[in-house]
Formats: sequence, structure tokens, C-alpha cells
Amino acid sequence: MATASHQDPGLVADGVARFVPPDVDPSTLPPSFALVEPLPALGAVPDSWRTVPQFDRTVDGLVAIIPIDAGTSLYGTGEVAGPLLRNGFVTECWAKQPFRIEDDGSVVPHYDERSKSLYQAHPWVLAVRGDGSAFGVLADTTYRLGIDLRDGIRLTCAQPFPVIVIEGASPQDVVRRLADLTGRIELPPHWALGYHQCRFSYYPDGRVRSLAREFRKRAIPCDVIWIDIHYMDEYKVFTFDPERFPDPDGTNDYLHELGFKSVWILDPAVKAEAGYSVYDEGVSEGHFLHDAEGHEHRESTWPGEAALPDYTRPETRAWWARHTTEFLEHGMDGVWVDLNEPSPILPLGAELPEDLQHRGGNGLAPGSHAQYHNVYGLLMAKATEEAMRASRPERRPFVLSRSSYLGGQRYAATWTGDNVSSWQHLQWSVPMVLNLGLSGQPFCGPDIGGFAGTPSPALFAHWISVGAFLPFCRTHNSLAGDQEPWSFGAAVEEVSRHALERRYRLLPYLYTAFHEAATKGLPVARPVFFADPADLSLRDEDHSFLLGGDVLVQPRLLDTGAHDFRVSRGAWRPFSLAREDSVSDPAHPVLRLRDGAIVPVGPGGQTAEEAFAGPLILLVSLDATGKALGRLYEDAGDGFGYREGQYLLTTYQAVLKDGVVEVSIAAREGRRTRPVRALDVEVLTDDGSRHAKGTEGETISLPFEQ
Ligand code: NBV
Repeated sequence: MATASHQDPGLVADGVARFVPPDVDPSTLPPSFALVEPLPALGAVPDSWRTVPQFDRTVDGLVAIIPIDAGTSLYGTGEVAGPLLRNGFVTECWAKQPFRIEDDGSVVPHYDERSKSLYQAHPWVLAVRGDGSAFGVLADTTYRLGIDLRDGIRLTCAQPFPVIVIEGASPQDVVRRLADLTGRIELPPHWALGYHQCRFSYYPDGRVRSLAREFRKRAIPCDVIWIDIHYMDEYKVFTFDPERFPDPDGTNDYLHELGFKSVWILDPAVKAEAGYSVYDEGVSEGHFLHDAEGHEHRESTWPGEAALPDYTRPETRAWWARHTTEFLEHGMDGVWVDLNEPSPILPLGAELPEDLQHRGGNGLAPGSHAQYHNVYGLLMAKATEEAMRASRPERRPFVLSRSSYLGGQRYAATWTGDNVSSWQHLQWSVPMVLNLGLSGQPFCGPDIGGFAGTPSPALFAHWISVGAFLPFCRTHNSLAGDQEPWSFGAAVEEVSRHALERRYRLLPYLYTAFHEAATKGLPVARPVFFADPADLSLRDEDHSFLLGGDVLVQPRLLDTGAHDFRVSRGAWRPFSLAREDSVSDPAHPVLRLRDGAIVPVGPGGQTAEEAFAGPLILLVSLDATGKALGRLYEDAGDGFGYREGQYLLTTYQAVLKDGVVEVSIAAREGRRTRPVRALDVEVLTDDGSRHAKGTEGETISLPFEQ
């Protein structure tokens, strides 16, 4: 009798079933990488199960075919450029640095709608049926996977793979269940939700310091300054250039004194140079990837010839973590891991041979690079995150990773890689973030302003104004022109300041949405169709988006023509967030509040710390029955006290009765002391708003005639 295996077909949880090709012995399948825990089969899949993949063999390997009903909309597939709605697209799960060959033969990092794969790999499709019910399809393999959505869902892989199907009453339901299975983000520290300023690269140290001073002098909100590769000594990982950054501790201290955090980059490639201790250790302790003949594999990267760590080995992850721990002793607040698809630099677009050998260990079988390529970035991020957690148990880690795989949200936030300073890329940045959210990664964002090229003043103004409402908010650019908020003249500087002030005022609400992502797995930025999954007219809306469940963001993403936004039923009243919102620049998205919702807004400030302290305003939009509800999650903003109950989750309610709106606390959770603070109420109406002043904890009454 065959023994039970972790990949056995059957019902594996309520509403979740695994299917295995009939001619495949499940015990021969590699263990799942995406799932947090193995899911043993609990019993047979019931006959009533709606979505059953059919397996077939072709010259390309195994194909799983999942037919869809007319009216079914497809999403997910991770990091993809192009529209939100993925019906008709063919992509591939194969992490890579996309590139384009220019007319002069030079190769530049570049992606567009035709790119089959980008830096991250998410073998996952979300399908929303015409009636608003949904299912999700997870191809549980790390190997290269073709995803063809031209006629239903067709998944192709050279190796056999199981398919997990999640059924749900709504897309939200399916995305939540995906997070139950593949993990959720850890709650980030407050500062990580602030504005981040980056470039390739700010150097030397003096330039970093003056950049920091400039932000404070100009009173532009900013929390984090990023240090890209020019800090390293000849691009050798875990070193510092003695002239550019002679005193990294001093650089970090200086930033900290001005209220900034710092994030420094690490690349996986280790310069192959005898005498460089990181390399020597790597060789003597066996940390590098070898070819099929057992020779150390080399790639041409920033430092020149380099070896690549084999992060499938627990010993190698521990070694990497030890170096990261020492690195962090210089006072960095976060770590950025780049080029971990992994991508050689020369020639751009080159890929590692698929027959390189990974040695695995601790439950991971030895395997080829073809098997482990897609999880290289995830494993590097995991090693880095574990180092952060172990070396500073009292602080929340922050890692940003370029490559990732389904489930990678457990270890790192991601960004959408090397985009271009163009209106088209600005427009794609919204659906990219939305589809990543629908694939389990809620903490992501684009390089604001575009990485390659220099944006026009108008483009930068629009980009930062939209980027201010995306979960990860960082400006970054390459070696081209300056891309600070003040680089485009006084008018754009003012738009940028205003955009970031809006974000900082919304931080209490945004943090509450991150708490929902960390506890329930719901995306922070959500597609508009979430508001009414059965409304087919919303299925391809990908200019506007929802932040959390209650705020609708309607940006102008293209410089040509007005976009005809589609909005679900309901009042969706516009609201202001910062001074002069009503007469603001057209670059700023229009913000609307769902009727029946209450949104907490803070005082704003130059740093997240300021933005989470002080008075609160509750923005209220009553529904047709005169009621509204909203939640606010609060904690220390760093550390893990919240796990011991040191948090407050407050549900505020507003009720209109006899010409008076009464706002009070409907429910509370957590043991954090309730702050003594002013709590003002602003009730939106169809023609403006009414205000009342009060204090936290008391019922606030507001005369309100309709
Ligand atoms: O470290 C330099 C860059 C970085 O700024 C960018 O964000 C990454 O996507 N990095 C790529 C390497 C440059 C490759 C051309």
C-alpha cells in the first residue's frame, strides 16, 4: 500500500483541494515551497466540486487545463506589466531581469506589456466568475511555468506538478485563503509606511547628509534615505568604500539625529578574489553554487567575476545571516536585497545555467538551478530577514527584495523593478501593485518617477501624487538626472510636499489597512471591483483603486484625455486630506469615501512618528440609513508588544437620529492605554461637510439636518 505523502490529492482544507496528474506518484513530487505548512489530504474531493483541472501531456511537458465560464475575469499572476485584467495574456513564472536591445546594440533593463516574465514568480491565477464568486489556481511548483490565459487557464511545466484550487464566495475570500496557505506579511514598523528617497546612488556620505538636511529644510515629509551600491568598496558585498563612506556608523547616526531611517543595499554576488574574507570563507565553507562537474560557478557582476551563495543550504543562510548581522551593527534600519533573480550584470539579460547544483538541506532536497531558480530571491530575503529578527529581537525587520516567489511576502516587501520614466509606466504601476496584492504580496510599489530616464516635471508631479497612495512609497532613479521632489522646480516641489502631506495624514488609516493585510491577508491597495465583485463593469477598472476597503483613489495616470472612472454603486463622497485640497493641482488624485465608512486621519508631520501622534479626525460618510462604521488599529509602531496585547483596535460608529449624528466607540480590543487626545469629527455631505470637536472616549454629537 502506498504511504501517505504531503502532496496527496484530495480536499486539504475547507474549500481547498489539491489535484495531482493521475499518472504521477504524489510521493515523488517535491514538497511545496509556497505553502507555510504541508497540507495533508483530509479526504476525497466531493463530486460537487466546481473547478477540476484536466491534466494532459504535450511535448512541453505537463499541462493543466482549467476551463472558465463566460464572464470570468482573470487576475493575479504576480508581477506583470499591462492591464489589471489578465484574460488573453501569456506569461511565464521565471524570475528574470527583463531587458531590451537598443538600436545601437546596447542592452538596457526594460520591461513592457509584452515581457513574459519579470523579477518575481507567482504561479497563481485568481478567477472571478460572472456572479462575483471566485476561485484561485495555484500551480505548486518552483520550476518554470507557462501561464496561458487566452482560452481559460492553461498551465504548462516540464516537470509534474500538483494544482491547488481554492473556492470562495468572493475574490476577497479567495485572496484571504491564499494568505492562510502561503502566509501574510509581518506588521511593518511605522517608518516603513513613510516616504522613502532613493537613487542609484547617493554618495559620498556628505551628499547623503546634505540630502537629509534638504528634506528637513524644505519641510517635505520623509522617513527613509536609501544607500545604493556605491557605498561598497569596489562593489564587494559587506564592505564600505573607505573614501566615500569612511564611517557608516556616523552616516547612520547623522540620519537618525535628523529623524531618518536608513536602508542599505546588499547584492548576492560575492567577488571572487582571494584575500577577500567573505569570498575566502564562502569557498572554504562550501557556500557557493557549483556546476554539474562540481566547479565553483562564476558570473560577471558589479564587482567583476563573482560567485553566488547557495541559499538552499541552511549553513549558507546562517553564514549570510552572520554577515548581515555584523553589517547591521553599523546602524542600518533596513536591508535592500537586489539582483536576486539572480541576475548577472554582464551581459545584461544573461541567466544562470539551469544545471547548476543546489545542495539543499534541512528538508530541501538537492536539486538543479532549474528547480530552485524561482526561489533564489525568496531564500535570500528569508536569510536576511532572519538575521534582522535575530540580531534585533526588539525591532521589526524591514527587507525589500527585487525577486520573490509566492509566499515571499512573509520575508520582504517588493518593488516593481527597473521601470521607465514614462506615462505608460506610471499607468502600469497601479495594476502591477494591484495584481501583486491579488497574488499575496500587499507591500509593494513602483520606483516613483521611473528608474530609467528622467521624468518631465508634469510626470513626476503626477507620479508622486499617485505613489503617495500606494503601499510602498519610494522615489528611485538610476544614474540619470536628479529626482528629488525639488528637482523639477518650485511648483512640482509644492505638489510633492502636498502629496506626501496627504499620505502622512492618512497614515493611521493606512496602518490599519496594513494590519488587515498582516492579520487577514487582504491587500492594502485593492481593485475597484472588490467593492462589488458581481458588477461586470468594474472588472477592468485599473486607473482608480481602493485603499483598504473604504477609500477610493482616482488618479490621472495618463497625460492624454480624461479617464472615465467606473465606481461601484453608492455615494463615494469626495474628501480633503490636507490644506488646500479643494483647490489643489490636477496631479492629485481625487479621494472618495465609501458611504457607511469612517476613516481615521492624523495630524501628518515630517516623519511617521509625528504622524501617529496627536489629535485624530474621523471622516464620516453616512449610508442611506444614516449609519457609518470604521476601524483604527494602533500600537507602538515598532517592536512586538502588540503580540502581547499592547495594541488598540477601535471600532467607531456614527448614527444619525432625530437630526443629530452621534459618534462613539462601538467596540474595542487590546490593552494599550487609550491616548488622551482631541478627536474631531467631519461628516461628509453631498454638498460639503459638517464639523464637531470633541475628545477621545466621549460621544460626540453633531446637529445634522438633511
Ligand atoms: O544597485 C543598482 C541597481 C538598483 O538601483 C536598481 O533599483 C535595481 O533594480 N540595480 C538594479 C543594479 C543595476 C542593474 C543594471
